[in-house]
Amino acid sequence: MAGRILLAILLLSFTVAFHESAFCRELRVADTHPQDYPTVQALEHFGALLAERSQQRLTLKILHSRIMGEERETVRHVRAGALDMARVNMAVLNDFVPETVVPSLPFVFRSAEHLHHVLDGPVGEQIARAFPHHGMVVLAFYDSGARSFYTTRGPLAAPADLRGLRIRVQQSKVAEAMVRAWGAIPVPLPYGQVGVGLATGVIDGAENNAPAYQDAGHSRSARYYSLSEHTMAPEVLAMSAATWRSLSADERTLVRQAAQDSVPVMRALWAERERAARDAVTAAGTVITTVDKAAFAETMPPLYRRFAGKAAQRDLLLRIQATD
Ligand code: GTR
Repeated sequence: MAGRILLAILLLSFTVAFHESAFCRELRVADTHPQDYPTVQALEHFGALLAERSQQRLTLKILHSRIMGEERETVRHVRAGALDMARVNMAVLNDFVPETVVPSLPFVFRSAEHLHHVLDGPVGEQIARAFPHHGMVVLAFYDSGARSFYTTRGPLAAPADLRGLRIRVQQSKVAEAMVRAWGAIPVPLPYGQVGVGLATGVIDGAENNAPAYQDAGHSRSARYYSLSEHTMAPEVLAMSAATWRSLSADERTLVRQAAQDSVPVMRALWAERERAARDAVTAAGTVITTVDKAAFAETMPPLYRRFAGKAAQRDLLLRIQATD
């Protein structure tokens, strides 16, 4: 009798496990930021919606805090189909998806509102349409605010103050050329190495939005945050084209809709976090100053000719600029 009950229990648990593996799927997404950062919070919202709407058939495992390595590696894993999704900054995609170059150029977006109009409209669709040719599918664009320079040396008022400084940039040709155009020496480094770079003097400065500057502890060594607000490349939630192809039509709709529904949540979290980060760094001793933005913008035409010179790039730039 006991033997039969045991057998029945074993059979039952085998059946449950079989059902789970046959019908439930855990999608893995990588993010460089820690769990309380707005991008990861937005992913958590996305995951909760996905699980609820699919009756737990599709769930999300969030590999935050760089568990899967630096952003470039996560993009490679996604393209190879080894990882389902990655949330990365658009600039990191420049070498993989040429259509991400123009939106990563300095002074392309006039405001957060302008950026939202572009990303929510036909131009955002046009950029997203380029991804499948490079092994990825865009699920959502998230906010990343505007990036400004910060240094260990002193405040910057104009590009002349950057001359000769070793400035960390994201691993992107555009980012390198941009700081070179302003007279600095670009040092492309993965995000995870910037804090040590600043603390040891390997680099004199970097550039990022206020939340990243604060969260990654860069504000501890680089006390001068100068509001150049030069680029506004958004964050991108990209899915592996291989994973996308393996989903049914219904699952694709669920995934895309849940990701899209996390966008307004992210926007609200982001606006709040930008304010909080600025207040926190100021209270901790950061000196925030304004810069002569026109002087930074004036030196950009050669950069635009190089990265937005081809007909398709020029067209994309004009479409962005023509958006309200
Ligand atoms: C942050 C962005 C990260 C990463 C980082 C960097 O603003 O959210 O994804 O790209 O910048 O500078 O490397």
